[in-house]
Amino acid sequence: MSSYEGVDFYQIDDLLSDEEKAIRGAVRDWVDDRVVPIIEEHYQRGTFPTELATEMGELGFLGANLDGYDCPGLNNVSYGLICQELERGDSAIRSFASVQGSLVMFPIHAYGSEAQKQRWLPKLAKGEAIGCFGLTEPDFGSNPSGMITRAVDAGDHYVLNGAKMWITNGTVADVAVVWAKLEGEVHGFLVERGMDGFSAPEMTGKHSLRASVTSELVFQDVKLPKDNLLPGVKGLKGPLSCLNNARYGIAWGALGAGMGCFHSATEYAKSRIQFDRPIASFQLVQNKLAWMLREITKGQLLAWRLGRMKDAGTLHHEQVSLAKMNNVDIALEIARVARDVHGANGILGEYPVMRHMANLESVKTYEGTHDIHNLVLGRWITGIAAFT
Ligand code: TGC
Ligand code: FAD
Repeated sequence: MSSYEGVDFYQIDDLLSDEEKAIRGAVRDWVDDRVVPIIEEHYQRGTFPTELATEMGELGFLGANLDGYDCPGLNNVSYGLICQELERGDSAIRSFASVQGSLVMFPIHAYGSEAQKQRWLPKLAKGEAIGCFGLTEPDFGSNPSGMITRAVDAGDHYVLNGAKMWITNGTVADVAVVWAKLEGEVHGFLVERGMDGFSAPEMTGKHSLRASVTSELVFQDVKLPKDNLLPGVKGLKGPLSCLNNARYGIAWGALGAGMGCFHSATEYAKSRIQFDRPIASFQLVQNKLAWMLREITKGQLLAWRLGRMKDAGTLHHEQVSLAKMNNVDIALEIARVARDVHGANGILGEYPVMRHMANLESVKTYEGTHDIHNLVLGRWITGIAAFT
């Protein structure tokens, strides 16, 4: 297969700065060297390549769009391009970076005390500490406002009880940003590995995101120092603001998975001979490839514009919903069509398409399901919430 050179049908590179292109190139090379050769084996075994965590930290992929505390301080378009390239490797690698940067470092950076920032951000930025984000519960997924997990004020400390489910990085995390109700209001707490009453068993048996660690978090009378409350926010807007950042990264990341599938399908179609001709010469196959290019190009323009609005500070969260929903949707469909173009070979681990397809099923569900984002847009259009 010829080497991967990205997709740029509409000269979107002209809209990027030299620095942004250089960052994208560095991540692309790292993914080719360090992710592509090993990821299928990890996927089959159901393991995350932990050794990549510190490498990602050293290269500035973690908390890339945050400033200070040893964070890289890049703009949001650069952060998006990092997500795009990581997810071409595998959604698990982008997930790791999203959770660490947008769902753990961001809330500590935005809502933490100075002591919390000093203690955690430099280590998280380097990948020397790993974080996870606990919002979803067994009975409260799309509707986190109903969460049962509770903290009670016990004088000089809080006592935390409850459970979270489907938590990326949970079992390997040194610190969990856990959202729980305290006197009826949602607050963020930093729960540390090894605290009495806290366990994080890994969830097994997944058919998707197999190279990512997914866990339960269980809290049984966990005694939390008062200093472990995030002081800067209360209410559901705390976790939702973190999701806004992570969803932004997913809008770019999903494109990367789609581009990888498009590349694989194109190369395969040019080399696979049926009826004495490359299958790329058949109109129906060309139609599939043209459709993929069309959707990727539209998705790139959405992501680029979203990034520039985020950098300008004019973005509103409904715009993020549209891009997350659209780009995951098209990436998943591209993966399915790419699998079809590969015929039976498409189900083999030799090609990335089935792995991307299975991963993207999770990406469609997490960070707000496809339909929850439709309803967010519906509320923006009509002023009427259809959630309940
Ligand atoms: P609602 O009344 O809409 O909002 C409550 C407050 O939050 C504000 N807000 C947001 N702020 C920032 N960003 C957003 N996206 C926001 N959405 C809402 C809102 O303005 C309000 O503020 P205020 O000041 O008035 O209090 O809340 P609601 O209860 O009606 O919820 C609406 C709904 C359904 C959209 C929301 O609950 C939702 O988004 N549900 C989906 C849940 C979800 O996305 N869970 C994700 C869990 S984490 C995860 O999946 C990580 S995967 C990681 C990986 O591996 O990559
Ligand atoms: P449900 O909310 O039960 O939804 C089921 C179906 O019903 C969906 O199709 C949904 O769109 C639909 N539905 C629900 N409500 C409505 C409505 N009002 N109107 C119309 N349709 C509706 N969570 C975390 O907190 N942290 C993590 O790190 C994390 N990582 C994850 C990793 C993986 C691999 C996966 C799969 C999930 C992860 N999640 C995480 C959880 C994820 O955010 C939830 O799965 C997601 O929010 C959906 O919740 P649910 O699975 O309970 O589905």
